[in-house]
Amino acid sequence: MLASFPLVALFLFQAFAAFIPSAELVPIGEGELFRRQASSSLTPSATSTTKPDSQCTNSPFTRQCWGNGFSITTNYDSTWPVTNKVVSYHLEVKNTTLAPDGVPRVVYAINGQFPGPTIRASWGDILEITVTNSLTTNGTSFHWHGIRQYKTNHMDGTNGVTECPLAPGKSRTYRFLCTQFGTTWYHSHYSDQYTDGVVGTMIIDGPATSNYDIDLGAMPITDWYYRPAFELAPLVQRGAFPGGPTGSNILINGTNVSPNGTTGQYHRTSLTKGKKYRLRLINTSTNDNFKVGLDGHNLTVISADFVPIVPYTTQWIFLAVGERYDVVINANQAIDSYWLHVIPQRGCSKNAVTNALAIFSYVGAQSPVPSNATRSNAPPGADCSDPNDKLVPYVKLNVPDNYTIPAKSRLDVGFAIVQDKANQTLFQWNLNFTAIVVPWGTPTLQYVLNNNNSYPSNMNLISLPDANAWSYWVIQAIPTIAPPIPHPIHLHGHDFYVLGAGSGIFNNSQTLKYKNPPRRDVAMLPASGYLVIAFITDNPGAWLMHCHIGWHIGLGLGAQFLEVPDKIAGLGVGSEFNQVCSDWNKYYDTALFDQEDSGL
Ligand SMILES: *[C@@H]1O[C@H](CO)[C@@H](O)[C@H](O)[C@H]1NC(C)=O
Ligand SMILES: *[C@@H]1O[C@H](CO)[C@@H](O)[C@H](O)[C@H]1NC(C)=O
Ligand SMILES: *[C@@H]1O[C@H](CO)[C@@H](O)[C@H](O)[C@H]1NC(C)=O
Ligand SMILES: *[C@@H]1O[C@H](CO)[C@@H](O)[C@H](O)[C@H]1NC(C)=O
Ligand SMILES: *[C@@H]1O[C@H](CO)[C@@H](O)[C@H](O)[C@H]1NC(C)=O
Ligand SMILES: *[C@@H]1O[C@H](CO)[C@@H](O)[C@H](O)[C@H]1NC(C)=O
Ligand SMILES: *[C@@H]1O[C@H](CO)[C@@H](O)[C@H](O)[C@H]1NC(C)=O
Ligand SMILES: *[C@@H]1O[C@H](CO)[C@@H](O)[C@H](O)[C@H]1NC(C)=O
Ligand SMILES: *[C@@H]1O[C@H](CO)[C@@H](O)[C@H](O)[C@H]1NC(C)=O
Ligand SMILES: *[C@@H]1O[C@H](CO)[C@@H](O)[C@H](O)[C@H]1NC(C)=O
Ligand SMILES: *[C@@H]1O[C@H](CO)[C@@H](O)[C@H](O)[C@H]1NC(C)=O
Ligand SMILES: *[C@@H]1O[C@H](CO)[C@@H](O)[C@H](O)[C@H]1NC(C)=O
Ligand SMILES: [Cu+2]
Repeated sequence: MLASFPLVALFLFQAFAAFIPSAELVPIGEGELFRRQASSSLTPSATSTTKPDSQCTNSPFTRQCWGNGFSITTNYDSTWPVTNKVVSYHLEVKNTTLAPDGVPRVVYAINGQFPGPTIRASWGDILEITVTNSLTTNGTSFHWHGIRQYKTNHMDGTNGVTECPLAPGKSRTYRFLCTQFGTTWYHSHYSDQYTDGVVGTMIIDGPATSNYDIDLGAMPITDWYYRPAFELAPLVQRGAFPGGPTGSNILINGTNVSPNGTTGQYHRTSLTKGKKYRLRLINTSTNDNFKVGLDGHNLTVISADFVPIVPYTTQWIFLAVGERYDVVINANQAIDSYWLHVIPQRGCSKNAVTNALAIFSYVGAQSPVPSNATRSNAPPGADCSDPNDKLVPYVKLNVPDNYTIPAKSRLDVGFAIVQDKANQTLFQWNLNFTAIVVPWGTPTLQYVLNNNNSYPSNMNLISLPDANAWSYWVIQAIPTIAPPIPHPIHLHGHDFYVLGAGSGIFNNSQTLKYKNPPRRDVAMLPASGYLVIAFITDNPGAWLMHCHIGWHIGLGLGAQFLEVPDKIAGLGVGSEFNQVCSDWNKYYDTALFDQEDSGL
């Protein structure tokens, strides 16, 4: 029976293997039916308890399945389940004092927590999230990082682009469909506010490319500053910290010991030997990029941002700001405690801590603290680059290659020191020679609704009027005009295709990958190098593209694409948009503080 049903063999193999062999996964071409798993009885393995059934439902054995005909093979760019289920949350931002690593400071916590509550829904659900701003001297706006916001641009939470900031004391409700699944985070887009705590994680449950028993949930990793960002950012603008302020610590899921070890506590995770665990790593940093590894164990990487990939195994995963990787850990080592290392990469980080730690302990371990004698992984390489050749999307999609990228599609990253109106030194980062500044009180969508095309040049708006057209961009770091550091480039509203990244100036002679290239929503622009991306203009709206280093976007490293504006009025931008703006403009007339940077 096994011999005549290779699929059975495949699924038996999956149940026992650390990962699905890529050869079994790649060749699902267009028109091929999704492979349902065998319905014959399988002996549950030591690592799984649920048998697959003939309807292909999701279980520890069959993570590729989802149900009702949806699975990991579904092209979620065009198809998703419609559950009609509305999942509601209420998030309140409030100024409070917390001590995540034992050292107290002012934190703009969400529902009293830092990081904020995890928002969790399933593929195809509608999320309805009411946000209340209980800060007294700041607006806020909530961006759902990586969520495509298909035809719901006005729910993107980008103040000055898709909405006015939410005034103190006010509430608004974001409502959007979860067309994708996987792991992400949400954060304030109001200047550097997320650095001060306005951040939380999001999980959209769906199928996966590798089996696992237990979902450990999200593990956000961030740099942490004892001085609040609202104090640091004005100093950054004046050039007080070339290369950015030095982080005081690194927090793993919101906790750590202080750098001298006297206070705070390690993040702890408990593992049962023989089980497989899914861990959702998220880099929620302001500045630092990390490599993450667990002593004695491999990480099987199953998704990059929201895009499921053909699993691959590595000891260290590089995590740029805003990037996410879901990994599966096989608890198949000796019963003991092990260090998880988070290493800020020299060359793309600045932190007092050089090796942040968390503890993974097997149930029954003798010591709750790892002994140092054995099982440490070899240190990671010092690079700051995405493992693009390893990121093979599971659903294969290609980009037309019969197009030569013209010079006008090149957007240069630059840096300048200028004088502001008061003749004070002002550091600026720019994209295509403009440091973006968005007008909080008249966001781009307001211009669109008013049919006003007189955009101030510092809104750095790039018009993409044609619907469903391929759009190609070269982001080019210019060594002669900008310090040679890498930048994590993030685009709202799309998973873009990463056609290539490398050092030097792009001139169309470099090889690009058009056949199933990596897709994601953040990609690393190498220091003094280029990043070539493409996307289809299928989502009308104003979409910000920016460097995700908080200090850099604050100083202007961004642009916005105005995509198919003719179709925006029809999206149902409602009365709440106008209410939020009139509340904001009323508040801002007498606000204590002015906008002091790009606003983003
Ligand atoms: C938060 O509280 C601090 C200390 O009381 C105060 O200086 C700051 O203005 C408050 N911030 C906001 C945004 O309300
Ligand atoms: C936000 O609040 C902080 C703390 O009161 C203040 O320093 C900063 O200027 C405010 N920023 C804006 C733009 O409102
Ligand atoms: C991180 O903390 C949250 C809240 O305490 C928890 O739900 C989640 O499981 C933790 N993540 C990990 C990976 O332990
Ligand atoms: C350790 O660091 C904490 C936080 O910075 C500080 O309050 C404490 O005084 C330090 N203790 C020692 C012994 O250095
Ligand atoms: C997290 O992202 C930030 C911003 O791109 C980056 O500077 C930092 O290095 C990333 N951290 C890790 C651990 O990758
Ligand atoms: C980790 O992966 C490497 C390369 O695939 C392999 O040689 C090694 O045995 C694996 N280690 C564990 C603990 O699974
Ligand atoms: C044990 O290893 C950890 C992580 O590498 C390190 O921080 C710590 O100082 C080591 N302890 C000793 C006693 O060597
Ligand atoms: C490029 O190829 C696509 C199909 O792959 C086709 O639709 C398009 O017209 C071609 N464009 C040019 C400029 O030849
Ligand atoms: C800034 O400098 C210029 C030229 O030196 C001078 O004309 C102007 O008055 C100065 N402005 C302020 C606000 O000091
Ligand atoms: C269009 O926008 C510009 C820039 O904000 C503004 O000066 C102008 O009054 C607006 N025009 C209309 C008709 O609203
Ligand atoms: C880049 O800037 C130049 C000079 O300001 C401008 O002519 C060009 O249109 C801009 N490129 C795009 C794509 O907007
Ligand atoms: C294009 O760039 C490559 C790599 O930097 C270089 O070797 C080549 O000479 C350049 N070609 C042209 C036509 O400039
Ligand atoms: Cu940057």
